[in-house]
Amino acid sequence: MTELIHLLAGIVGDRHVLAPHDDAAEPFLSEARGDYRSAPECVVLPGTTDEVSRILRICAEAGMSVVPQGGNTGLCGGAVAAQGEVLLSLKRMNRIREVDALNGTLVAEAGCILADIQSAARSVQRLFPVSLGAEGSCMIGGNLATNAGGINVLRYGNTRQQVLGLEVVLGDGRVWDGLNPLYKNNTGYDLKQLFIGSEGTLGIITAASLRLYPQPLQSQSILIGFSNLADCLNLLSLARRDSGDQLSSFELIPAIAMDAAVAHIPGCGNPLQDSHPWYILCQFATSSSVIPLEQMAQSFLESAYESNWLSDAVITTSENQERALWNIREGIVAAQRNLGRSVSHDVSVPVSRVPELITRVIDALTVHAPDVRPYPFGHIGDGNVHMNLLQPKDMDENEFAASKPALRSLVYDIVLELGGSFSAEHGVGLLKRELMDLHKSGIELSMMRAIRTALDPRGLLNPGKVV
Ligand code: FAD
Ligand code: LAC
Ligand code: ZN
Repeated sequence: MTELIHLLAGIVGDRHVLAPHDDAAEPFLSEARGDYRSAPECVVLPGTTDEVSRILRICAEAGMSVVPQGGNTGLCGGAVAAQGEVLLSLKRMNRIREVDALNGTLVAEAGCILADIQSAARSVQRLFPVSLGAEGSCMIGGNLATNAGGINVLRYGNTRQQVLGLEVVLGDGRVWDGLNPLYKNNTGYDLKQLFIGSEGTLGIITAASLRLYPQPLQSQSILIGFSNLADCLNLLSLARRDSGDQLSSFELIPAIAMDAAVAHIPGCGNPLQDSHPWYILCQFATSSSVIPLEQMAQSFLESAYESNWLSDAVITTSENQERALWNIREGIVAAQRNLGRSVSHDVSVPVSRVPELITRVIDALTVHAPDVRPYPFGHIGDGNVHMNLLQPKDMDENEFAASKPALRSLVYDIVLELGGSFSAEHGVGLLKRELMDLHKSGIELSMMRAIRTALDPRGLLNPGKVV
């Protein structure tokens, strides 16, 4: 082992190989939810694609597994390295290689923080639309490897839809330069799509050509309080119609999450006078300066009010107000931790079945686990609900941990009955590995394993994850 670490240090320099007991290694070893901990032989931080290539060649020769890591904000344990594995952080590969406003493209290295890519696009009056709560620390390589979703999928699609080309290092160290930023290129299999969402099991993404959009010049965010969950579908259809297709986000917040954000997140306040069982936070945005967006938002609210689909609502009139509303949405994730342990389910169903999903889970909990508190929120415009279930107030942690398998089955059985998915946007990692075997068909699993074997015959890239 010392021999391998010596060779790695020869590639990246002594300071960029960390032993697991180094203080500097700590941020790479713990993970967002605290459910897993890495125990790798070392953490290695290459600075260039060539260094990644040489590291992988040396690890392949030594039969050593490699786990790639970006911002380490993933929620499924995908970037966790076990004993005997090398944890490879892309953190130092954080250059934006090119921004081209005319072609609408940006080339970024895998270790670029998502928020930095958004800013670089903004600096040339363009938009990079992937946006999520962890954007200040997650990295584009991680976003690509998980095909991240977030709040703008409704309008722009997942991370997958934002990719024109990739640069990837394969498990044996070979480099594929597929960065070509063409909008049209039908020349055989679209290889980049294999790596997007593969969670580090097929290759290490070192750079990407990304697609940029015109920057929105106007936006209106609206917070709606309402009582009847089924009306969220009426509100969605109406918002789509009345925004003239300018609807970019449509997020559900339950009362328990709004109250938690207001109580625990500094600066969060509910701008509506009363408390409501449910809230929708949505955004209309356009890159046109002549579309009367404010009028559209007003007329949407008037129609919704006349139809009795909402109890109260507020439209933002300034950027600061808009930011304050979205702070609530981001705040509900951090606020949840103040309510005790939880079991989370990142699930999706057809959009039309979202109210049925939530209602059925709540009804089933009332019968089987009446003290468990549902905390369902998220991107319901995409059919994606974060169906988090909170530990009962007077139950101890161990008892709650023992009840998790039954709670998971309760949720997943309903999701699958409704034609949904057990993983909408966070991926599989370690957390949902067993669900793949349970719920994916034999033919899907065999195709996935064949692809994995073809690209990484010795199974050295992120072993034990996904399939
Ligand atoms: P990591 O956690 O470091 O890695 C994730 C996976 O990708 C691992 O399997 C890892 O091995 C692999 N990987 C990382 N980099 C590379 C690379 N260069 N090449 C190959 N494989 C690689 N996710 C959403 O989809 N939508 C949300 O709205 C959302 N909100 C979040 C809010 C908060 C507060 C937090 C903590 C997380 C949220 N997430 C969300 C989850 C997470 O931020 C995303 O999954 C993100 O895309 C992970 O990026 P990362 O750089 O942190 O990846
Ligand atoms: C969110 C994360 C949990 O939507 O995906 O906030
Ligand atoms: Zn989400």
